[in-house]
Amino acid sequence: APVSLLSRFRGALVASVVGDCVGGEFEGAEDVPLDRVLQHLSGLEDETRGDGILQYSDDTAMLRCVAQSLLTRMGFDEQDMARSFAKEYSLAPGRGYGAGVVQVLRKLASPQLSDVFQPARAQFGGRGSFGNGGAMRAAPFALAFRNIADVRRYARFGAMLTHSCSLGYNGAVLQALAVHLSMQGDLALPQKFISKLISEMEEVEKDETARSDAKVLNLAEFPYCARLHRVKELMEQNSVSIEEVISELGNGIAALESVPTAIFCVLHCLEPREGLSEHYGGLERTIAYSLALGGDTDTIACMAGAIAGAHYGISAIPQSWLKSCEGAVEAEHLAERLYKLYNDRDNDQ
Ligand code: R7I
Ligand code: MG
Ligand code: MG
Repeated sequence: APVSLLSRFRGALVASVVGDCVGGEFEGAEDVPLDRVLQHLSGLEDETRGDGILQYSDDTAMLRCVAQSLLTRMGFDEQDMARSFAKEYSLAPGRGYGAGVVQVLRKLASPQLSDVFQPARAQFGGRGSFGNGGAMRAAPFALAFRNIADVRRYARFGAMLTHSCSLGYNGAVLQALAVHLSMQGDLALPQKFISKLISEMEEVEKDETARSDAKVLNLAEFPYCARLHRVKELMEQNSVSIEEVISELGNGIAALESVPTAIFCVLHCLEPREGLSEHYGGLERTIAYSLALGGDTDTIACMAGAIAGAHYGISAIPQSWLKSCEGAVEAEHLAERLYKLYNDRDNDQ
């Protein structure tokens, strides 16, 4: 049956939260045997286990702020979003935030601050962070704006509140674009999906700042495009090992080493894969595979979850998984409200 747009909205945000919650178990682990991943996930089906729910981390905390702010302001308002991040951090500082970003979040709490983009610009010697903290929370931008140019523009500004390095905010743009295309049903043609992302990112990375950041950081020109080309190559291979994925795409905390990886996880798991449970559907495979890469598992699963959830819809997420994850039900409500905003926008035009 075709997946409705509402189901895609709900799927995107709920699977993102689920990815974060189930991925927390393996964050920072170097070697995660698939057996351990499958064991962890099958543990969620056991309703008698009574070890409570899996808590979400900074990924979901900030994604909720983005969604909430887009809803209350009916669009992007940098002051409101910045305040929302700062408030969330002050209320729950122990969610596992990145080591650098907490300084930005503290500064954003100051009522005297006039330029909310300034604290992010002061990070890492003035270049700004290239961490994946902007990308991990980018999915709601694809749900709040219809137009791809708006998705691109606001995902960028939203990330720049904490990540002013182009590698940081362009990772957020790529993540939001992937969710946007997935929502349109573009994953039905995987080759076309990746080609579209490459041509979008060619435009994005033409930018002067992106070019000079790549140079300063000793990266290839058009670094995201280069990674996406590797994704394409891996897709064309008959078999791909976990080691190859890690060495070609990365599994780290930098946006460049995790956003293309998350996209690969989704594409790779469109089909059944050896070692992944046969009774799994595509969304379950995507989450399981993301965890098996190790490294920044909560964030890679959160981003892959958002893209996959937008493709498969809410019904692809096992009830037991949803029930095990803190914040999944709230994410579903946020998605429903964003869906309404999205449709109201249509009526305005
Ligand atoms: O990007 P950010 O919000 O962190 C997100 C990650 C996710 O995995 C979450 O699940 C959570 O665990 O953290 O936070 P930042 O502090 O901006 O960036 C994360 C880390 O990337 C930093 O603490 C640095 O170790 C590294 N990093 C950099 N290192 C050197 N130079 C980011 N930018 C730079 C840089 O410019
Ligand atoms: Mg986290
Ligand atoms: Mg993480």
